[in-house]
Amino acid sequence: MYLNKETVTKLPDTIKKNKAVQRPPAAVMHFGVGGFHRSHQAYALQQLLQLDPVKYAEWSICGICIMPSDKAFVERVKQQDLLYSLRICASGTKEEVMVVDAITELLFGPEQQNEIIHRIAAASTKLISFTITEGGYNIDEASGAFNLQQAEILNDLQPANAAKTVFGFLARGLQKRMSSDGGPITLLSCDNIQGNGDVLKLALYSFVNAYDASLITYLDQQVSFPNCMVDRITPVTTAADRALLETAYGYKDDCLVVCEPFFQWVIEKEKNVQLPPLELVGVDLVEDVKAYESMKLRILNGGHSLTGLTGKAMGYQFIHDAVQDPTIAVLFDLYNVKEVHPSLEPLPGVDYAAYAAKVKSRFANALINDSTDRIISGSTAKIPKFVLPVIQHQVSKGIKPVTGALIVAAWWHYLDTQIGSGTAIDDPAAPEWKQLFRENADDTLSAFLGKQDLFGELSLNTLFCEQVQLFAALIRKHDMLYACEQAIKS
Ligand code: CS2
Repeated sequence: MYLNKETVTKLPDTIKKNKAVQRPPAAVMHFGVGGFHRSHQAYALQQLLQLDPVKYAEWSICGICIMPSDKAFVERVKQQDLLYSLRICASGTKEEVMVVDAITELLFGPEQQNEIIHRIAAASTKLISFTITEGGYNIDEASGAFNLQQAEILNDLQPANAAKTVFGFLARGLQKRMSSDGGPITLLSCDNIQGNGDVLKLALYSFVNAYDASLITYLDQQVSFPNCMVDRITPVTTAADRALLETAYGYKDDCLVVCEPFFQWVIEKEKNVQLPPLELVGVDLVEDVKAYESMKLRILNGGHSLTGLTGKAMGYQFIHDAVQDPTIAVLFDLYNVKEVHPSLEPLPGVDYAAYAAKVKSRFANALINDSTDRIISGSTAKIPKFVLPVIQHQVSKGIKPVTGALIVAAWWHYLDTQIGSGTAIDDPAAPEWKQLFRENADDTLSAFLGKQDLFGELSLNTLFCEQVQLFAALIRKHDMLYACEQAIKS
């Protein structure tokens, strides 16, 4: 039995579900309906809809998928009447499974151009949120500017063309909203990047400037871009997860999402921002979110990169096994205490040591089966945001980076071994890395460290480069375990 509107009523009582109610058009549009959106923002709205299904009925989601490759997903979810299960796995306690019905509409960009544009313009739409990945903002890492030369952006800059990118859709929709007096709107980036609202704003303003500069005044007056910090570990759902759901609960769900119990969402309070009353479902509204973002990106995400990269090289397939390796566990603590915490501004009421300890216990959750491969994937976009700021802080004070440099060396080692053995690298920058390493086969490390578009000034910093070279040599001559032990001793 597959999950859908009819079968949902037959599911066991242990599965939480909302009563079906008539809902007005969704007030939220969301670009990028991946696993993380469904375990995090859709989960929060689901809680709100549960709190008062009538009062908050408008705060459901119209999901937007714009990539041609999303077609199969769109069809799968539609077959299930847009319902999906969320399995929240906790060690030691009973797991919780719920059927989420917060997504009430789903539009597919390549086939529903006009519907999406109309929807952005509609006065009933009050909030547009985004999980389009770090790369989706199309910001050039080296210059920090929006890349107007990218092929799909060039396509979208021509008003007669069908839009392919988020920015093409937004500009067309907001133009319509301006002329039809659709009213103010909030654009909320939920991607894992520092100042995600600022990044979205920079990207949209840059696009609009080149597309229709008369829209800028409208953006200034009617559109807000709050920053927010999002957190919930959401592994890639596997066939084994789907089989387990069927065995345990007696139904099939091809759109199942698995996640941990921990949930955090911290949103910047801004004047004129229209948001659902998310504070009622555990979302924090704060004056300034930057310090929360740095904490999360450096302790959790940087800690993930450390665990994933060293763990993979030591033969671990899962994060929960890697983080419980005695050497990695010690290194994780030392990295935090000696390198990460000093790089963070104090945050009133927050104890970084307690936060790091909690993160470590979350990583140890064996029930979510988070893989080292997922963590390593896309490292080219991750390491500069998760790890390099810690190293930059150290070298600016003349301090030798230790574990930070080891993470970078472990990343080089990963690229070098994958490319050397012809094994795939899950990273949009993979072709670039392959070419660089093959052209510099006699010294891949120098070529790697020489990438100024990635490492910036660190590329020329002796303190940093020498430390990475030291750890790379230890990994090569001995192994990852030995290099980690030396990092602990230094
Ligand atoms: C992970 C994140 O992809 C990664 O490297 O660190 O996906 C992490 O699981 C989330 O940010 C948790 O909120």
